[in-house]
Amino acid sequence: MSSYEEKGTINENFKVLIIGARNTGKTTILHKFLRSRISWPHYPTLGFEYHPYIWVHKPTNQTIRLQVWDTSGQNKYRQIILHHFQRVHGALVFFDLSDKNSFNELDNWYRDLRRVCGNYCAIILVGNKSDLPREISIQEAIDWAKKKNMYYLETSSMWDPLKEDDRLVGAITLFEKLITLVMEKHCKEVKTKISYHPQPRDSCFC
Ligand SMILES: Nc1nc2c(ncn2[C@@H]2O[C@H](COP(=O)(O)OP(=O)(O)OP(=O)(O)O)[C@@H](O)[C@H]2O)c(=O)[nH]1
Ligand SMILES: [Mg+2]
Repeated sequence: MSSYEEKGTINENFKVLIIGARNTGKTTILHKFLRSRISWPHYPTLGFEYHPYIWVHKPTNQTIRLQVWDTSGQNKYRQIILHHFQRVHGALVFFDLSDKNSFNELDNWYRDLRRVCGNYCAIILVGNKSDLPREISIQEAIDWAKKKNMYYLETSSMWDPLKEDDRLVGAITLFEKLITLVMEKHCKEVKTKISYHPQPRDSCFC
């Protein structure tokens, strides 16, 4: 039992899912957020992996027990994965900004996610590998997100995890924003304590 649990100071308990095409950097960004070191060469995720994490959400100063599920982007796992996650509070849907195919796969991931979660889940579309030459423009990604009424952010595992520059965010800021959205959706009692609104300046919260 962690010291937080012993003291009974955990304020919220959220289940978070990370999905999207293979090789888009889901595991790499998650480990940046968890501040863990991963062994190299890197390996693809098989099925799904569970990462429990007790964490203080800075914008609200709430202590959160996160149950993060990192999943494989291989198509053969998609149905099995989503079948297991009907009551997730939040999801990060990844694509690789330097790989058009991963962007083209978004429709399938999104459709299946909505089918199992309905509107229960707060979702952010994440364009990763922003450090590489891009095949998808910011506008294309925003337009896609707008159609689905989703929030859009860009990241890179090369960046400082605390980076926050409008829609360009590091791994920790990305999770902070997702949990802020989850709280807005699920925690009426903490709603008023949220100290910043995640809506970026030029409306990429579509
Ligand atoms: N240049 C660059 N490479 C990245 C970035 N994030 C991840 N990578 C690389 O992309 C490759 C795939 O990363 P993973 O984190 O395994 O991707 P994944 O989405 O978890 O892949 P699956 O588990 O197979 O679905 C690795 O070689 C990473 O080093 C990034 O932001 N920039
Ligand atoms: Mg992975």
